[in-house]
Amino acid sequence: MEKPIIYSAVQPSGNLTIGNYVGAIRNWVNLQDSYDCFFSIADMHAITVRQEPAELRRRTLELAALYIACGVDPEKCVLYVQSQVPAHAALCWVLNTVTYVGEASRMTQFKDKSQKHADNINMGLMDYPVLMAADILLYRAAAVPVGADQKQHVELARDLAVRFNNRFGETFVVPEPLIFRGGAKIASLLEPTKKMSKSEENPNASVFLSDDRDTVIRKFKRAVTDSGSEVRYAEDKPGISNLLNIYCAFKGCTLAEAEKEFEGKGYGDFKIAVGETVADVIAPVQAEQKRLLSDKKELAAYLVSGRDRAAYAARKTLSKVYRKIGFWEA
Ligand code: ATP
Ligand code: LTN
Repeated sequence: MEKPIIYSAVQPSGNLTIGNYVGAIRNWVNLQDSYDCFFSIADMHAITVRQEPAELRRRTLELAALYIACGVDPEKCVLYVQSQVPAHAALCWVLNTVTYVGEASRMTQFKDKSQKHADNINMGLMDYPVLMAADILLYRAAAVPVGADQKQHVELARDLAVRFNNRFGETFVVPEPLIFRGGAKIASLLEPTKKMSKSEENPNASVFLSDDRDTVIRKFKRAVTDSGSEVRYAEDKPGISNLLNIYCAFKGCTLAEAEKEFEGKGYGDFKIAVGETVADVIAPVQAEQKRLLSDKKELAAYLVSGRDRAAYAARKTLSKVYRKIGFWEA
């Protein structure tokens, strides 16, 4: 029997944070046996904000290596670079004609990024969720594992799929967002009401998967905490609650277990424990990524095979779409 399909991606737009790891990539690993998975490196999304070309190319490979180092198996999953499959741009164009300017301009991420990059509010920035819908719908994905911040985009993909199906007849599978609890939203270490982000300017606000052990521990030591001294999860303690979330996500324990472990201990001890736990988990990932990047041939071979498998699946959907909308094809 055919397995349901999963699609997800990350942009090669900066160094990955532990938020990307627990909110996205790590969850993919647990899905790869029960689903047919497509995971891409969303370089076309990344250029909606300015990228340095050489850096973009380097980061694309680093991200591919990181997926594999985190446990994504390139033989089980289709792992590829988005721009290598032209069907994404082609379907995006078609979907643009069923997307209203009003709904695109209401997307929270568009509004945030327009503020952050006020000197470069380009068409691509606004079209970003439509391209993302094209990614998902091309592969007939039933579920899309993402962090909570991307839920609105997956909902737009659903709306577009339903709208297209109503207008042109059954074509797309309507996807569901798949949001994991716990790691769904890791916050900034310095402003715990904001999400931890890879494009944040202050490097001390985010813990990167590339940070060495000392840096990880130092960043956690400097993390903003709240008044009081109890290690307890509470709405009025966003700093400690965020650290507890991170601790549980990396240790694999529940909030109650973590609170119990740190009963009677101060913030200082707790922060060191969080740093050490995170550093222990990311060290082997870093070592495997380094190994993969030292022999680019192996990595390139995975990406070429992924591209071919992705292009085949995408072409099938695109042809169907072209037929439905009345494009001529030989
Ligand atoms: P940018 O800052 O460049 O917008 P980002 O750090 O938000 O990047 P994305 O490439 O937009 O990262 O996201 C990749 C995946 O990681 C998405 O599934 C997203 O939901 C998830 N993710 C990103 N940040 C977090 C976070 N702080 N907590 C949980 N999940 C996250
Ligand atoms: N916008 C996503 C990355 C992304 C994506 C996708 C996620 C691009 N295409 C398709 C899921 C499905 C982000 O995480 N910022």
